[in-house]
Amino acid sequence: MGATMCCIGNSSKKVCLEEKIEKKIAEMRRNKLGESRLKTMDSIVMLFPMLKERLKTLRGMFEQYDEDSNGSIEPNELKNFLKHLKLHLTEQEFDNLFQYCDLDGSKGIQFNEFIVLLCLIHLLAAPSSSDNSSKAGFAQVGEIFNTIVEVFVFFDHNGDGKLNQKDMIKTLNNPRERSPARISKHRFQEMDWDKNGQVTFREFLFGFINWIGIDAEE
Ligand SMILES: [Ca+2]
Ligand SMILES: [Ca+2]
Ligand SMILES: [Ca+2]
Repeated sequence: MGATMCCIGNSSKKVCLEEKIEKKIAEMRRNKLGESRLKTMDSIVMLFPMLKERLKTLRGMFEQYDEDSNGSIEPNELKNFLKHLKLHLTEQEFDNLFQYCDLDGSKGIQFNEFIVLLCLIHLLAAPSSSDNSSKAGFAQVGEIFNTIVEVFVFFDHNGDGKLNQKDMIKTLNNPRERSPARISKHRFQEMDWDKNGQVTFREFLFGFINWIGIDAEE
């Protein structure tokens, strides 16, 4: 399973993880095309309270693996977590994963980054149907992440796996929307961490978590 986490022997691994995620999302998009319940921004905003509640239940899991209770999961603590999930990564894959999820570069995974981590594991290393005992809790989480992918796909008009500012503003300012969530430009810029004019899934996820009101300290 670990081998699916990253390309082997590729030094530009961050790009590589990103590509794998894009591929996976494209696949999910194909499988569910036309079935999405999410037609408007309003229908998405209505999901926020539910998503927030569900994501908050992950706090317990986070605290369990933050063994020294310093508010973040350091590499040695992450290793125990992956061991528990029976995910076997090479040192290189492990480093890639850690760096990918440590968005603020603090050398520790705070709670909001932990959610990104779980989503990544869900997307790239979905547990097989056998051997479920340690992953039972994970299946419930999976449903939440599938919903978040659905939201991403909703914004991703041309289906290239990235959001650009024009698409996002168009979506958020659609005159059919009654929602007060017409914030668009600011919201987009907030999500676009590296300010390159595009929002990748990782950036989206991290911004989205903030948007629905989960933060690292809460
Ligand atoms: Ca810690
Ligand atoms: Ca961090
Ligand atoms: Ca970006």
